[in-house]
Amino acid sequence: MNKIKKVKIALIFGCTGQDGSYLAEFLLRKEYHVYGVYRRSSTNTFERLSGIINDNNFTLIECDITDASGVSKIIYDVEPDEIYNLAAQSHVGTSFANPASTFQINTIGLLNILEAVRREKDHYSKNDTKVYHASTSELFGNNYTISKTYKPPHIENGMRIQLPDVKEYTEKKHQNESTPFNPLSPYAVSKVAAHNLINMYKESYAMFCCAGILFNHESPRRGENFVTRKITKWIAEFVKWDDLNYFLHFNHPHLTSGLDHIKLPRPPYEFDTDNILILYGNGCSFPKLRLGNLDAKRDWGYAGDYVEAMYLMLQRESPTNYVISTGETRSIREFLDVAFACVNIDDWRDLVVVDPEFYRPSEVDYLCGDSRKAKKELGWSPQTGFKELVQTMVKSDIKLSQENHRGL
Ligand code: NAP
Ligand code: F7E
Repeated sequence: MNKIKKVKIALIFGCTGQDGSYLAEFLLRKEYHVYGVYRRSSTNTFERLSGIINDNNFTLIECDITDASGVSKIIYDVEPDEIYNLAAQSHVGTSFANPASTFQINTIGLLNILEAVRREKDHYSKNDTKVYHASTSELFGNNYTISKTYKPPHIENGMRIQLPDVKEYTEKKHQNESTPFNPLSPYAVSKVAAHNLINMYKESYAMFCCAGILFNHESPRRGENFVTRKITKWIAEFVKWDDLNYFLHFNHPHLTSGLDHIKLPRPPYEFDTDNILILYGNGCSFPKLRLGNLDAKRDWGYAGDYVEAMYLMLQRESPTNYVISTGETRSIREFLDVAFACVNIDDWRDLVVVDPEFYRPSEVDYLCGDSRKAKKELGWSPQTGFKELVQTMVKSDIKLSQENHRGL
């Protein structure tokens, strides 16, 4: 007898965002029916969903997560097996300017979901809805844990060189599931409160809810005001401008493909007196890339890898929180090195201006995650290296800017 396979239902809050779009694609490949929640906007916010928007197993529903009755109705109507709460005001810098709305969306929004699920469980004995919530490495602020890895004793020609009672070790500063929280922005405070709600609902009401403590993750779909995408987008626009000038004013026979532009022999750039414009020597100018703190260090992974970890957390028998990260950390300067190298620029210092406008009232200086627990218990590990991630983002932005240029 053929058994009818029940189609699993996932409900994603924040499906129009970077992670929401990758997660929706991932779950559709796993044969879920995916309901994606979006909020009304006067402009089109479905760009990241272009690959799945016409999929029969994908349904869009309008709702603002701060509207408790709307959230409750959706959960009642859809009867999801799994809820993924990715909706957020996710920009740390913006949260200083808009602390109250950040709190409403990031904390009260989650509360609306948890309360709706709890009521379903109490009133209709529906107790199988699992909830994933997007926590963040920003919870840690500037806290870290030092882990010691003992070096094995050195054996040479059968002789043990190291004294038995003197253990040599290397130290690594990182954040794991036991590192205390120390939120340093309205965003981080709102996320700590949400994280505590997840733990509280799990303990108090025996609900299946858990949080992934994800470190920074990027992609060509990253919002344009996060530092990685801001850099890669600027590079793409600069390359387009630079090539066009070379073509128009120095009689180069054809436009280059972007990635090979600087290989051409060209006159050196000049700069204006305020040193904020790059000049081409013929009156044409381009604004420099304006950034804030270049010394902060982040553990950057690829968003496409990280959504799998969200799914895996909801497939476990019991709800548990996990750190998701690459275990490597790099400064903004190192990101700039790799990104500019993609277009053959070895020294970017003349092209970038440090602008205090982008400093934050308090800064998280160092993030480096330890996701060994996720590797052991979920079988999850990142697949995409730092250099590959940066190159993918630069290439994607160059392709986009070239298409725009041709009016495609
Ligand atoms: P994102 O691109 O900014 O996406 C956020 C999503 O939330 C968007 O779909 C946005 O809709 C939606 N949203 C915002 N306010 C809403 C509201 N009031 N009602 C309904 N939806 C609302 O963020 P992301 O990078 O994908 O991150 C996903 C989640 O992970 C967020 O919770 C973020 O805080 C967290 N996180 C991200 C990272 C990271 O490095 N990316 C790391 C750790 C944690 P619109 O499209 O209309 O704006
Ligand atoms: O900043 C510095 C900035 O805005 C990274 C969010 O997804 O990850 C993200 O938060 C660093 C900071 O990401 C500029 O000061 C310098 O030190 O790209 P970001 P973020 O603040 O780390 C965490 C894990 C999340 O949860 C968040 O949702 O770069 N920086 N110059 C700059 N940052 C920006 N945005 N713009 C600059 O011009």
